[in-house]
Amino acid sequence: MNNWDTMLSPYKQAVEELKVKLRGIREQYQKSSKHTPIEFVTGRVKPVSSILDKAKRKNIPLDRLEEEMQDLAGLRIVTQFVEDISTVVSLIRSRTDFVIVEERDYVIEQKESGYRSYHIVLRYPVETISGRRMILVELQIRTLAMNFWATIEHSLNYKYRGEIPEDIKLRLKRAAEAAFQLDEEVSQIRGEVREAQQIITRKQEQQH
Ligand code: 0O2
Ligand code: 0O2
Repeated sequence: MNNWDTMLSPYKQAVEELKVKLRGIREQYQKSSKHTPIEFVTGRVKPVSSILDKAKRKNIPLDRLEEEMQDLAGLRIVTQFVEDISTVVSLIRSRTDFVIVEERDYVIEQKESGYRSYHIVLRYPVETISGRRMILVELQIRTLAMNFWATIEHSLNYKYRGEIPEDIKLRLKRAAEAAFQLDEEVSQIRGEVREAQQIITRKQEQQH
């Protein structure tokens, strides 16, 4: 393939459009003074060097890339709490501007590495000068703690060229467990604070 820019151009457009749409959800929550389930949104088109590496690793012929590599366009939605993930998933499922192709729940079923995240693969319509194209886009939905772990593990993987020594792998798994505990603890704290607030509100109502 000699013209990557042309091939990736609809993917770039999809990433830009979806960043605007997903950040729009965040803004609507902020304006409504409700807790926003979206802390931040990032997006990227996979760099050509990573596309070539992954194609080699997964035996994907270059003329099958657009059908077989689901994350040429990738968006990441980061939440504060684990329970926000299901809110975001419901919001995504209720939309009519794209079609869901597949969902992978690595929050309930974490990967062997310790990786946790909720993945949704979409078919997103991009209007091009030669008509509408339905391209694949991958959404990753995860908490700040899951994102912290995945970002560091990802850069270590890069450093070790995918061959992280066994002792480091084990320590990373323990770190993933610590991130999981952190998610549990902050959700519990949040629950208790909410309960306390409800009790105070009820008492105030009874006094009036
Ligand atoms: P690294 O080492 O590659 O992670 P904006 O101006 O806000 O619209 P901005 O600030 O340039 O855009 O950020 P953008 O483009 O939204 O996000 C870029 C960073 O998010 C990149 O990190 C991407 O790697 C990362 N990212 C976002 N979504 C995904 C995704 O779905 N998959 C993967 N693998 N990465 C994602 P950096 O800074 O290039 O560093
Ligand atoms: P990038 O852009 O470098 O992040 P596979 O690619 O074979 O692992 P598959 O079936 O294509 O898996 O899709 P999967 O596993 O649902 O999602 C792949 C993406 O999820 C990866 O993209 C990562 O962004 C993220 N991911 C999956 N497992 C891990 C993990 O153990 N650690 C971290 N840090 N991220 C993970 P790529 O291809 O690595 O691309």
